[in-house]
Amino acid sequence: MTTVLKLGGSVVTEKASPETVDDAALARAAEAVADFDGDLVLVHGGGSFGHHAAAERGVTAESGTRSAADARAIHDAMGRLNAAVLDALHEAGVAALPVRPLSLASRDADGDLSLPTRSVAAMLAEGFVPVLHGDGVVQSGAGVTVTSGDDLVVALAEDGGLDVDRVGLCSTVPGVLDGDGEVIERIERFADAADALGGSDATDVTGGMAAKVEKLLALGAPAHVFGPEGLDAFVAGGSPGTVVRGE
Ligand code: IP8
Repeated sequence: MTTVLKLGGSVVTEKASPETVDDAALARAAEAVADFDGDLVLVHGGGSFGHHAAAERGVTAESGTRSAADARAIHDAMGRLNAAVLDALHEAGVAALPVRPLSLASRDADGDLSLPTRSVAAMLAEGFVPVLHGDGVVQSGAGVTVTSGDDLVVALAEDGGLDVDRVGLCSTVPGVLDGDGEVIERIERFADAADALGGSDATDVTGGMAAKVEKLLALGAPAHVFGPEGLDAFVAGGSPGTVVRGE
């Protein structure tokens, strides 16, 4: 059994200032992760690294680039963040290793993501913690488009070989919020949350909460959406924030 945990880019970076790590928040997250017992795959988002680099070059999930220099700039920005995340994890005693999607994944013309996971499985079997991240990924007919860490989480969770039974998405909000700003405890159908999600917080190039919930409902494993204050509980096997579980 494997747990997949995504640390949102806004949790580990200061999203408003380009290429700025939130060192204190990242260190706290790394310490929480160090307490996890079992097979764990980590994914982190782009925050002020990938989103900034992609926006500067007009690259999104829908609109790709054929410039290798631009694709590389986005990938390199994510590499700098990935290195900072790995440093913090190592500091906390986590045996983390990078797995970089540009070199591994691809999308077909319809956008369907293919993510070979044998290296991830092999790392887990040897006691390592693979750390993937949102990245630029080659897409058939479109050059390089942005792939969100959320899509990687979904691909990992759907991969039969990894046997994923729990998914966690740690962002800066304490869960999926209803119209009054209260955390919705459980979502089993998109309709449960549709009103609240209608005005999606699409503040980044890969979409907001509505897109996230839709993808999570399709998974075979329960997904927990929570804020940084819920990380310890999730790592300990609890259910902080919102549980998204399709019927
Ligand atoms: O923050 C986006 O990943 P996300 C990655 O998980 C890039 O959506 C390169 C913008």
